[in-house]
Amino acid sequence: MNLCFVIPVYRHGSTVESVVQSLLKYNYPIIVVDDGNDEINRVRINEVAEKYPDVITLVTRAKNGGKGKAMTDGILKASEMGITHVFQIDSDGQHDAERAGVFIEKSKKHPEAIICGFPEYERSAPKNRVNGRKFANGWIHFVTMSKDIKDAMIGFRIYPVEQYLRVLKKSLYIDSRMGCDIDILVRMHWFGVPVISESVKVSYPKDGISNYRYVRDTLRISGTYARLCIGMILRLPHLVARKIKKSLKR
Ligand SMILES: Nc1nc2c(ncn2[C@@H]2O[C@H](COP(=O)(O)OP(=O)(O)OP(=O)(O)O)[C@@H](O)[C@H]2O)c(=O)[nH]1
Ligand SMILES: [Mg+2]
Repeated sequence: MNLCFVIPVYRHGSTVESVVQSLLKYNYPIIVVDDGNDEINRVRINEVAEKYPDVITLVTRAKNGGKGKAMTDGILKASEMGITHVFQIDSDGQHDAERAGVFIEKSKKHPEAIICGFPEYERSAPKNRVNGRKFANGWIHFVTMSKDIKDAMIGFRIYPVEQYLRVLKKSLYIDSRMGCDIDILVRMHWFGVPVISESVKVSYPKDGISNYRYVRDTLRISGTYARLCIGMILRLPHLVARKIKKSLKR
């Protein structure tokens, strides 16, 4: 297994260095994707990349394209570098990087699978986000006809690169913004990629910057769910047959 981290960055130039530092001990390359940031953030990101030239590969997008586009560019770069598994992590430092080791070990044991985080929130987490998530994950169980995915929204997960790119190629449309993590995960699950869930602590620092805009992004995510519901209906015979096969095996 040949692994690297991919960190998409938008407006988080001030926290990316501490995220990079928390990952150094794992000794894997790190791809940082500058997703069309403004001057201040860009300068910060470049400084970090120059500080760790042996570890960081910087991918720069001229225009902001959204987290989904940033991740795809990062994964394409990883594929060029001969990487087989990509560990996605947010640049705002919300995810507990100490858990990365457990995820990597799981991925080594199950290289065919996605190792996907599910959040253990600290008390300061906004209630509307936590409750919204419970509702959203109920929908995920519905569209995948399984409870394999414990959380579809978290950006802390390991993807097998080949399967990611294959599903990307086969899909007519994948959300490039806040629905991207949900969209690709469900589609990979439909495609037959196993999903293993592992917990990870998620914090909400008081001065943290969030790109999440409640109305705009909730509407966007609702659109993603609507498309996934249609996709599920179209795949119903396949999903039902798979479910029956699985229950017969037990
Ligand atoms: N939202 C957003 N994030 C981007 C974009 N491009 C890259 N990112 C990165 O994607 C990650 C997630 O963005 P956040 O703004 O933290 O969104 P979130 O974690 O879903 O929302 P919070 O729970 O409120 O923090 C961060 O590493 C961002 O820097 C973009 O265009 N929009
Ligand atoms: Mg965040």
